[in-house]
Amino acid sequence: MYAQLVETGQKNLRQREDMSPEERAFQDRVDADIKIEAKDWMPDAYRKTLIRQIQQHAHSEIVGMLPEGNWIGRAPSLQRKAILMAKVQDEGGHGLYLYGAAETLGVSRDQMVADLHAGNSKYSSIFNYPTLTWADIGAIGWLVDGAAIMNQIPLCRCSYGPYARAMVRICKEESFHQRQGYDIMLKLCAGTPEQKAMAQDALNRWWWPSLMMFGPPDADSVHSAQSAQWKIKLLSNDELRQRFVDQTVPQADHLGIAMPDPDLRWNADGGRYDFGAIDWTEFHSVLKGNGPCNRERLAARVKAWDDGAWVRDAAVAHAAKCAARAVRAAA
Ligand code: FAQ
Repeated sequence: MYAQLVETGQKNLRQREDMSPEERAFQDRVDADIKIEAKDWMPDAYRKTLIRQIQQHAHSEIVGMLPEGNWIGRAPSLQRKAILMAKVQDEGGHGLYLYGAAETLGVSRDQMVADLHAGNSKYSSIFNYPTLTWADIGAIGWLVDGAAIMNQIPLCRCSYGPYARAMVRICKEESFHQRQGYDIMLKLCAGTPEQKAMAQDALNRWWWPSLMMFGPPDADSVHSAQSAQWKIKLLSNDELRQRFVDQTVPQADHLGIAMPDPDLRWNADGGRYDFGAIDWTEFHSVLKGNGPCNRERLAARVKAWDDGAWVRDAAVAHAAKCAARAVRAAA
């Protein structure tokens, strides 16, 4: 039954007997894996949850262009530059599909952008860390895109049709991104001792923030139980984090670099890696705006928006001119 999909410790979900007939019919559709579409009736809280999550996701893609965009001019070869440009453009495209999916729920893109710029809507904590060396671009592709895919594959099956369909294409592209990042790491790890040290340093700095991307532990996750009931979340934050660790540790072994976690151990009985404690104080501090790059990231987005005002104005003026011309032609 729906409420048992994710065990989050939060038990105060609405039971069938407390639901209105519309809510019951809605939950039955969700339970039967029938997609909810934009014009279907949905509880207000379902709409609000999706708007919150999808817009945060869209902002993450757009803000996520900044740390890597920073390296386009410094990529070590023409081929690496072309690949990185394509990847950063893909992230921009993901943001646009996601803003489009959120718009189907009745929120405007201008409103979402205003919420981001005013600090009223979050974006992923991971993009508040700096990219110090070329190896960071490898680590982002390998770890950040790897974590993003782990979280997003289940979203391709989520209950809201427009979000689920957007995620299918996004996941295909993220998988290319992950491979290009791992390829950078492979080359660095097979290179000079200095290059390998750079790869190790990038892993040291990106590993823990990547684990934080999955969100707070299930017991502290305020939205998980309700999102699981609505099949927005099909796997919990901790389940996804564990899968990511299990997938990524052998990849680090193959690279010949060490995870920065002295407590990391293979647990043969559990068939998984046990890992050390995550510093949730750091996570909450980043969420409050005090990460290494929060202010810089937001300032860059606000500046890009302000600098692009003339393009938006020109597009509106052009559309008005075309419309006036069409009216004149029809008269
Ligand atoms: N960062 O109750 P929960 C990418 C917030 S895309 C910031 O567990 P929920 C592609 C959460 O919003 C990466 N805030 O929340 C790329 C909530 O705050 P609120 C983004 C976080 O929603 C790669 C509060 O904590 N992916 O990387 C984070 O059920 C490379 C309580 O948490 C998505 O957005 C965090 N890490 O679960 C681009 C995927 N974690 O809203 C460029 C879709 C939690 O009440 C380069 N989103 N919070 O103020 C999701 O799956 C979910 O929203 C979770 C959080 C799992 C992120």
